[in-house]
Amino acid sequence: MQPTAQPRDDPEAFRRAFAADLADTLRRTPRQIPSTYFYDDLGSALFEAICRLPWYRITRAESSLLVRHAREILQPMRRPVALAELGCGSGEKIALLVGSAGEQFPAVHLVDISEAALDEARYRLQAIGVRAIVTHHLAYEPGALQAVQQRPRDGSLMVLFLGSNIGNFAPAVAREFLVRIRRLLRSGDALLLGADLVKPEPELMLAYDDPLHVTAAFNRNLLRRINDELGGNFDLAAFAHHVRWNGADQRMEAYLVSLRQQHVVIRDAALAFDLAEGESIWTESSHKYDARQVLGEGLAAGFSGGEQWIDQDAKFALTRFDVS
Ligand code: AVJ
Repeated sequence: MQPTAQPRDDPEAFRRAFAADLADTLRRTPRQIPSTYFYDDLGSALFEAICRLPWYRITRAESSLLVRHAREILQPMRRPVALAELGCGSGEKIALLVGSAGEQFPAVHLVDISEAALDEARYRLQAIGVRAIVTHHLAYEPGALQAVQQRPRDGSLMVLFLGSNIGNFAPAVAREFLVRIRRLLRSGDALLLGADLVKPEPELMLAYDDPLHVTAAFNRNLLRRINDELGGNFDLAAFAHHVRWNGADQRMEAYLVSLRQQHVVIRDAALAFDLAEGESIWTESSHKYDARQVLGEGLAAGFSGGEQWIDQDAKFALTRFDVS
């Protein structure tokens, strides 16, 4: 589902939209919580820790591709190139690209739903001498729209959507998303897309169910957040982190499984329901692609062509889609 809650200057409005989303998704079969709610301050910090786990290779693989190929990635762009990263997190990756490119950028737009992450990203880019940094505390598309509306008159714009964030979208939603991003862009612009590729199941299981249980904490933090922000009564200790590879749909699925029968109340969402022992709440899907499939999706969305850089060992693809 596309959640309706948008971060904004009005925290009350955000809380109401969060509550309305949960009132919808937790009543479905199976019960669900949209994965976008992982990223409060603590959730973003836990995700940063996940990125450093030896079993979660996405971030390192993508970072080394960005460093090694920065100049090739930017080569065909009309100068000067403005950058806009959707879901920048701590800004580590865009900083690596900027630092490895050996050129100045007229503007770097940072879009994220976590204010803590945005602060860190801004600081990081300031530290490497980027002058025009614009932060947008917004979801992907409203943020992209802001960046486009504020783009410099000259040169080109490269939108970055990294880290396999696209994997959280169901394929049909991913395609619509790419179409809408394409429509925001104009001739000479580009989209740089990071996508994790299908790989052996044991590797995927370790990446999403790590032995240090950081991913389990990241998952359970959703319930902690609901308890704190919406007056929920989830018993965190009574939930297990469970993941599985769904080969038919090419995705990892994450769940929180109730270890006992429990009566759940979320006061501010006017929600009350029973969870049976063994009943699960579906919290995330991480879709995996084939490299060719990624190229095909971009072309289907109206991009003119692409250039791809692949880490064959970690199985991760970075693709630049051009706009003609
Ligand atoms: C940030 C959505 C790309 O799906 O791999 C990491 C989030 N979830 N471990 C992913 C995540 C569990 C991550 N994305």
